[in-house]
Amino acid sequence: MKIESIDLLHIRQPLVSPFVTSFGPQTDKECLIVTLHAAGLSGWGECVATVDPGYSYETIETAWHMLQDFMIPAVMDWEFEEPWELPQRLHFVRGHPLAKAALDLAFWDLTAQRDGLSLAQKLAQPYEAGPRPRVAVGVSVGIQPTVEETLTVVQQYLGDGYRRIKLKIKPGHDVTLASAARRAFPDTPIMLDANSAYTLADAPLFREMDDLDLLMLEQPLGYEDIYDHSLLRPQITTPLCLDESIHSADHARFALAIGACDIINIKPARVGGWTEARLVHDLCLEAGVPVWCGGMLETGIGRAGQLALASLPGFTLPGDISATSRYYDKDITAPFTLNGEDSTIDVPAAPGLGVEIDHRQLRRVTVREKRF
Ligand code: OSB
Ligand code: MG
Repeated sequence: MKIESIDLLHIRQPLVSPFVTSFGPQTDKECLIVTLHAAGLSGWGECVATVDPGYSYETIETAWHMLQDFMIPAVMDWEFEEPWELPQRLHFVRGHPLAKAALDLAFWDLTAQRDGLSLAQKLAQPYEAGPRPRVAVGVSVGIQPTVEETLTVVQQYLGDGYRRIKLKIKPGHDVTLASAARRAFPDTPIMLDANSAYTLADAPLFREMDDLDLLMLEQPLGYEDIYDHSLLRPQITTPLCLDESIHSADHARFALAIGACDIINIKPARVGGWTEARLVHDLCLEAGVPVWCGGMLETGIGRAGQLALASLPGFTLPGDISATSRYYDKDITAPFTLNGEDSTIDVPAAPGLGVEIDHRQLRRVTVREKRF
């Protein structure tokens, strides 16, 4: 196959409610959408970098720059057969996994369509078992002004049918919140995500949470750390999960080798795309380490990619993949809905990402565009 042209779009659409983490609030979803055109097909990808460098050093502007000036020129007119050839092609760019992942998803979508396979089927080809038709999902609850408001929001999500709740925490908004949530919802799987807001000196605070029977504690320490996490882990009984500090399959290997975590949150964007995400998955499957698919408030494009990834055999914990209505009143694809009886979402079965793009809505939310 050969890429004939590429569209790069910067879009902005409102979130139904602000999403607040330990690094700040987000009221709108802004991201880049990449479309590859080849052989009469269009492959779509989403770059989940945000306006601010809060979760990652990458921003929408750095991603636009990397895509426009380095990555898009490197794939234009390139003869390729399979999406797993892309990481080598982009190897000359150090870092910038979120920008790489946008192109990566579009290559997977394009080649899966060419092969007449759903993305889930194409990703699952190396495994004996085919992809799961539906995947278990939970909901990630941003920091609310008070504990009471948090419990009200959780109650609403439980009412919608979500069975696993993730609460964002930050210093001063942690043990009391987690204890109150456990008391209010004694049987609900609850996990916490600190987004790197603590240090090893906070170990006693995490020990106080030992008896809350939490599903896991996600990324309490430094966003590039694995060593201090390996020191914290034996001091607490709550399973420890890494998000921010796993940037590649090698990072995952290092983390497992030093005992830095019990669980890994695989965000395909954070590791540079679906090819690398599958390598992290394989490594964890081999090591018996459970994984789940993280989220970045994706549009329907990224969400379809998350669902396909989470349908692989090693994804044994519910993902941060919620229904469209949890994020947007109107999205750029047809909405994804929650199966309320078992807290799952169906994995698209049509070729490629298997989503229907709402082109009118996409026009409406586009704030900048360039054709290559
Ligand atoms: O740490 O998992 C995170 C959103 C933005 C940045 C970081 C994170 C998140 C989430 C949202 O938790 C999960 C979702 O997409 O629903
Ligand atoms: Mg996280």
